[in-house]
Amino acid sequence: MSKSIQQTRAKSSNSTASKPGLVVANFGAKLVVEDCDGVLHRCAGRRKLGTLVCGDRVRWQGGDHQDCAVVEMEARQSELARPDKNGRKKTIAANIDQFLIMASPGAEFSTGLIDRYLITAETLGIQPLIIFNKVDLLEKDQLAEFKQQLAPYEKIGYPVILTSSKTAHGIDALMPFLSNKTSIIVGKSGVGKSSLINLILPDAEARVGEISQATGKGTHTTTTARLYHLPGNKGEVIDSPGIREFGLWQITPPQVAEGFREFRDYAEQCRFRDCLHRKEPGCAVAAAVKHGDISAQRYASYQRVLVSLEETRN
Ligand SMILES: Nc1nc2c(ncn2[C@@H]2O[C@H](COP(=O)(O)OP(=O)(O)O)[C@@H](O)[C@H]2O)c(=O)[nH]1
Ligand SMILES: [Mg+2]
Ligand SMILES: [Zn+2]
Repeated sequence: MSKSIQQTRAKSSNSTASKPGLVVANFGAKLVVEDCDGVLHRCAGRRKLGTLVCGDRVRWQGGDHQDCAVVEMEARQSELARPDKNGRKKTIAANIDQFLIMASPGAEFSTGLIDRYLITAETLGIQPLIIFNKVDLLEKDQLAEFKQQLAPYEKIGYPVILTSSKTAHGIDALMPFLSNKTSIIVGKSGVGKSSLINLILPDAEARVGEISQATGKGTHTTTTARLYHLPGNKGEVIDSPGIREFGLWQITPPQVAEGFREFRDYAEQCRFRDCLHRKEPGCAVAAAVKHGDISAQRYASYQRVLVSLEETRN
């Protein structure tokens, strides 16, 4: 790859005219913006534009003898945000159309976390895909056990792909899902997000170097979201920083219920219009759980999310 960071050069051009670009990383006040030719530029934001994030389509200007600055942001089609430790909104990425929810075996495995990501995806109207990585570590019977825990998701229409970033198992099945979309890969730290990106994007390592160079930071660790292109410009993948606790941002109990897509058809049959499917009489969702039509695992998870919302509110 001959793409390199644009140096500020003495060259005549209309540096004041704004040009289209794509934010591929953000390090606090500094942004890395990619131009139409794939060249990265270190840009400053403008306070009035607010925080710009990975996936933002912008117009920027500068270059020759001038610092680059983003001057405009296109309206976002979607926005992924979470609360920071003070409960304020922290936007992670924009204009995403697919959520790659990654989990892997081990003590950290939790279907509850998958459910939280799914609620977010449903609330934002973003298509989710579940990736269960590190299958190379599992014996046959262990794998069967995990498959059983993941089966309810396939039953309600979420694709589940078993992968290994080590052996490349499942990559052929995964690739068609990524084409022509902007996907963000989410999951606990250590599940293998960066390893997967390195496997499917041969240039990823080089690009991390380029981005670090563009920001003047020599770090190779994932401290901020970064956007990568699939070969042949057939889609983008954003690697997200390890989100330790995926707090649901400003979500209401009815939205949580909406986030469980298999509840919807039954919810229409509940006696009360505003039924939250807890202990209300005539609840069709609870009845469907009893009859085995809705997974008890998912229903229990739903109840836990409602409780956790109450706890954070009090
Ligand atoms: N055995 C095995 N190890 C993996 C696999 N994917 C990632 N790892 C290892 O898991 C650790 C964390 O991976 P990393 O990609 O940094 O995870 P991230 O925090 O989600 O980006 C590293 O030591 C990887 O080598 C896999 O499919 N199989
Ligand atoms: Mg990583
Ligand atoms: Zn109900």
